[in-house]
Amino acid sequence: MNLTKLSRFLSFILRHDPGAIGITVDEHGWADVQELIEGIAKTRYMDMAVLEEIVSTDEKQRYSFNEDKTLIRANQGHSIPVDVELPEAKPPVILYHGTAEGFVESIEAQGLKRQSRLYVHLSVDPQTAKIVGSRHGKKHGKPVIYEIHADEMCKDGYVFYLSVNGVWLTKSVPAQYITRL
Ligand code: HQG
Repeated sequence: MNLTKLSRFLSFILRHDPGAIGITVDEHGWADVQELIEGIAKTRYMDMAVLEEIVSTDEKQRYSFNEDKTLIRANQGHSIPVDVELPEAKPPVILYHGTAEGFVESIEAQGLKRQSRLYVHLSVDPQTAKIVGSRHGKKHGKPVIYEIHADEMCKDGYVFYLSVNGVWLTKSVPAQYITRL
């Protein structure tokens, strides 16, 4: 059993397409744990012990259970329109965004857009941003890191949210607030 592959499938279901296993999530992104296990178990190995292990060992802490573990949701990264009750927060002076060379021209003209997700994803350190930017592979080129002037954005009224797993999120970042490293 490959937990990483199962975790990827879990994030696909909870963030993007619960219908793929015939389940729904509520307006706050919660899925019923029993339905989820049964849905995944149709095509893969899944039970409560495996699910608990994925949630507790996930290196980015992508998932949360509710208190009695009858519900589960992804902490961030959704493309489906759910409100995971992200708290608004004051970001550090600088945040970072990792992308690939192929997107640079468009980003520097338009700023950062949320694309298919609900928010633009930002990290507190350039190392994490580099890893994020390295996911695009040969097709889009080498990783590129942008500094985001989050303090200036705040002063100008832009709102930031902090997910429970430490990812900073905002609706968009106009080009004037980004500097290529
Ligand atoms: C780019 C993973 C052209 C943007 C990661 C990015 C992250 C533009 C891509 C999380 C653009 C969207 C999110 C513009 C933005 N023109 N391209 N105007 N504005 N882009 O995957 O931030 O492992 O939706 O730079 O680690 O790469 O799944 O967002 O390259 O934390 O938990 O459009 O997903 O986390 O790609 O990644 P994505 P992302 P997980």
